[in-house]
Amino acid sequence: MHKWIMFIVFTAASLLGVFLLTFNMPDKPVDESASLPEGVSLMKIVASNDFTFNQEVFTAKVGDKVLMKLQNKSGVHGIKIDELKVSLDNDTPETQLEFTEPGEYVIYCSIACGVGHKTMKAKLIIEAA
Ligand SMILES: [Cu+2]
Repeated sequence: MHKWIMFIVFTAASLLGVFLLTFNMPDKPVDESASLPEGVSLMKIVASNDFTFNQEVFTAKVGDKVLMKLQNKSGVHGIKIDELKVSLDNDTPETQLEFTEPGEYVIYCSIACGVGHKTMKAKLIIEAA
């Protein structure tokens, strides 16, 4: 009788282990840069519900080509950069840009997301080549 219980417990634990390994593994890191066209680098902007982006300042150089990609880590946010006509949201999360002149731009959240919306901003600085 005792052996049976041990067997059942052991089997259940094994099955649970297999289940967790199969279904509960953290997402494999995907190398998003791998699929980029040549000469294009990824500029990923991650928005969160603490009303910040993952960086306060994003930088690039004149002549750089980037794929600007918005990721909403939590909440629903969009980004806009007026002067560069950038407008990204969950429906259109990425756009390719080529910087032709130096400048400093405001990246701001374009979707009313909550109390911190008005100050949800970051900077994009394009440096001379
Ligand atoms: Cu917002």
